Amino acid sequence: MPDVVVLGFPRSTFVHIARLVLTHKQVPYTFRDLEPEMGSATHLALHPFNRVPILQHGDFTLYETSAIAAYIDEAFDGPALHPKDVRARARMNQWISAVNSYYYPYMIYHVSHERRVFPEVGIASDEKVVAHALPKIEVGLQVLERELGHGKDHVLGSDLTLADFYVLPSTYAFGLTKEGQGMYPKYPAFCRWRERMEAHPTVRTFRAALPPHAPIEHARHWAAQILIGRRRRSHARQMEDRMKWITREHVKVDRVACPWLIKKFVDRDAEFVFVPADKVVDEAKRLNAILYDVKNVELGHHGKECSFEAILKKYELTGDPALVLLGKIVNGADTDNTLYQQPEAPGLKAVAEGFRHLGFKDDHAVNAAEWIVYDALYAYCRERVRQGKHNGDFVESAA
Ligand SMILES: N[C@@H](CCC(=O)N[C@@H](CS)C(=O)NCC(=O)O)C(=O)O
Repeated sequence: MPDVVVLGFPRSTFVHIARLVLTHKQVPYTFRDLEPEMGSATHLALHPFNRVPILQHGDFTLYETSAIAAYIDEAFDGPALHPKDVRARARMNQWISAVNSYYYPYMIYHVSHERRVFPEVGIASDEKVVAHALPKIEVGLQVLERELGHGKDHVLGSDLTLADFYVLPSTYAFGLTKEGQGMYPKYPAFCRWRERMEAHPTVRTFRAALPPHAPIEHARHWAAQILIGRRRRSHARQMEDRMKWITREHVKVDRVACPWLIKKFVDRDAEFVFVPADKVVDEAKRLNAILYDVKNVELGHHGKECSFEAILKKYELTGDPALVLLGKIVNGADTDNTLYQQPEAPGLKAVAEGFRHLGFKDDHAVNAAEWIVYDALYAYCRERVRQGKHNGDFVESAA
């Protein structure tokens, strides 16, 4: 059992850099898929900035790809990826920093996410984001083309270095977008470098070890954060970064389910405020807070749909069928259940009623205690969806 572990999600660009370096040095390692745990307490305990990759080597844990790559190169035998010459090493570090600052953000965070990652989870691309990134990417490709004008095999010259493994994953993923495919033929030296890299045994071994292409589920959270960020920026009166979410006090179903949904999928830093029904609109204005589950607001009931479902729509979460199923159960527990006749709903209603009789001191305490119920229900919904039962279990077995 190798004592080297890389933690991350399989399609992460930075995880790919770390894995390329390990593969090249022929270091046996285990990959641990953090996808279901991204942003959880266990993840944050390993990486307080909520990113991947993380490297574990025995009892040593390290984050930040440049530190990981340098550590692997120094701690293990095998071909050195740091040039000996001081200036070549400086140039390599320049490339590492350039990928972090000028290639990855535009190629991946802007274009690849908008073109591939978001659409794969049912979220439409934002053309403005793509259009803004493209001229920056052209500059990056021109710089690479000039650098490769030396006619040698690798970014710095004859030797393969960390610079090559840094540039490869971002340019690979951007090359899968139609914009990348349109641009690349204008840069022949770069295209030849890509061909050489893809033919390299390290890269072949690395690609062969990757799992089949699958959507990045937690990207829904990135998309929701982007929407919240826009709202924050557009609020001239916003004094602080933490957004407040306000509703009526004495919570039961929707006003526990909605905060759970917001905290987990929309706004990790959300602060919740519960006030008497007759004060909620005035307080929302005073606190510059987002109203939900209140009459006549966007994030409230519409027809027979409940507030949870309004939040799913507004924050583009309806691409997750498990959340849609959960929305139907919440709807049934919060209303007369005539919209979906969801058989799980009366059970949730009874549990929610029971929480009112446990003596919690306020609505915050009820929410904090009851969210585990929604974690469990969401797990139930994911499982039913996995089995192809998008309407839940009991509907089918009762039929
Ligand atoms: N500075 C970090 C950046 C790592 C990074 O941004 N990783 C991305 C994946 S490629 C990430 O973890 N994104 C956050 C998320 O997936 O929620 C490093 O060099 O390791």
